[in-house]
Amino acid sequence: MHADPDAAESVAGSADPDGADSAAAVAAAVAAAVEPVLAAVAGAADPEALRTTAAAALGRKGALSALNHRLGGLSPEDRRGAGAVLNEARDRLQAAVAARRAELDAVARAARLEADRLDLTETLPGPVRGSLHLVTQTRDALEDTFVGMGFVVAEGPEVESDWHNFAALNMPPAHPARSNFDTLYLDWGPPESALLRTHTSPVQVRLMRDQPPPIYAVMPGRVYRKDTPDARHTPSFSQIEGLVVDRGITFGDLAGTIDTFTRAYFGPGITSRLRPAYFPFTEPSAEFEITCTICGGAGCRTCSQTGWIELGGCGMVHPNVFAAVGIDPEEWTGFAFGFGIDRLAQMRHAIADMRVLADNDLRFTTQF
Ligand code: 2NL
Repeated sequence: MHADPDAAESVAGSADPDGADSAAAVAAAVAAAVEPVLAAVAGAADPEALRTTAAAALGRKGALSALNHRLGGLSPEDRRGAGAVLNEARDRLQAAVAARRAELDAVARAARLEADRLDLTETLPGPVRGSLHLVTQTRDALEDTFVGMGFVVAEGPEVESDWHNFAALNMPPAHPARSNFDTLYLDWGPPESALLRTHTSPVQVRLMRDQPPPIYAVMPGRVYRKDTPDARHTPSFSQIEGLVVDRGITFGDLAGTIDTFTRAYFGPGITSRLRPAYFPFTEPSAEFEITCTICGGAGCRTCSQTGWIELGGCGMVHPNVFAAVGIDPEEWTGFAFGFGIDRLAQMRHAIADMRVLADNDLRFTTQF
């Protein structure tokens, strides 16, 4: 048996010049072959280089295979000795390859982990998120408060008839109170028969016409008036009104409901008071005031040193209103109240000019 001629001839070497190979010669060739391979294994820069180096030393056509072939030319005794040397060399190389492979795997794994690392402290700007308009947020909070007090929420059309907006509310045609409302009329049907509702009261009229008492409801929504915009007026604004109709409802129930709402919505320390007023649709009528939210009642410029600010109006439902919607005022009594949602938001956030609520300038709207 001879060394494979094309397998690493220089490492495998050849027989002695006299033709007789020896265990010593094979051992020397093994030692000479192993050291550079060990160095190459230790220096392999990546798994592919290691695989190539390992194959060149340990593979079927590798240096050790070539030396193995020389065992055939030795005496049985020399063959045992040289065989042991070869096996030991193979073991050392295999161990070195395994150790280097483990090192390279660890390096690759560390690099992979570093590349995949999630930095959980990182904050990204992300998409800009919209939010509800301040008036909508205020309306939602008011609805929540009233729903918590046992009211239901009702809505109705913004285009109304004269009857729902005025006549049924104790304001027959040519009633002087109508001129308070600066009504926007629509060119639809007989003159001044269709209009943009000037308050949400027509929703209450519809409710009373459509269902029998008891009624505990609030009506939020947009209303319209032919006002020239200024710091305190916009031609469209939002209002919320409340209506209670039941047996034995008194003015005391009205005052208690207003005060319960005031404390629930504004928090402890803010209370309410009523002072006489006139509305065509209630009798008696009152304006309700709450503790000034700016100074807490001590007196300041906003409340003209009174400690109170006016929020809205209220009163006992007028018998003529009950008659218009077909409710027997001998059996049922009730109260109603109303206030502006924009005005409330303005007070709460100290907004100097109401017109910013309609401008939709993002510098304003994104503050809420
Ligand atoms: C205010 C005053 C008020 C009402 C609204 C009402 C509705 C019906 C019957 C009786 Cl159907 N009253 N609503 C009553 C008193 C005052 O609002 O200053 N609003 C901004």
